[in-house]
Amino acid sequence: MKTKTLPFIILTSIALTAAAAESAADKTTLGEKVTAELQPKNGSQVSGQIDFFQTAKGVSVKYKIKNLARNKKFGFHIHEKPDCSSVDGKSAGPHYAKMPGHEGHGTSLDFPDLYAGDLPMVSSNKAGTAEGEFTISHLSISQSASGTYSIVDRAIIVHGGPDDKTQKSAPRIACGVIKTTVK
Ligand SMILES: [Cu+2]
Repeated sequence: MKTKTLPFIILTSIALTAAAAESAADKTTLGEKVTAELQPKNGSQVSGQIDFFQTAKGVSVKYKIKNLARNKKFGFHIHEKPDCSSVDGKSAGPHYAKMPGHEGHGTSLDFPDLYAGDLPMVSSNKAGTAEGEFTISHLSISQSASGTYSIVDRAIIVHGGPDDKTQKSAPRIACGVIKTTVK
């Protein structure tokens, strides 16, 4: 699987402009997919699933997160270790992979520099669900394309509040190990 990925990505990168219009269904067949099942942390009831698809433009992150506080923003990051075993989620370690040349552009006082795992915040609706999709160009599923960061065997964390550079990161309210799915 891994040995096939490099030429595949080079070929598909030629079709960059077409990638913008592709549907979620196309992404599944285009490349690899990995998934994270969220576990509640710090006494929350949060559940949900995050799917990551390799596309020609990077990794598409499709999320559905339930039982959040209503109408609120939440920090959403990839952390270093594939370990969600602790009740506070700190077993997942710090943010994944500091990006050289982006100092001072991180998400909080805890993480003043930009990390590869810094993702856009997610927003809950009035039912307490956050749902959406975005693509991150510097991430990859396999460690194949140069200059990208592989997300496999990491963890995804939902924090209990928004990214805020004037505050420390909010407690971790959900954690999911990013694993390869059988295809
Ligand atoms: Cu985080």
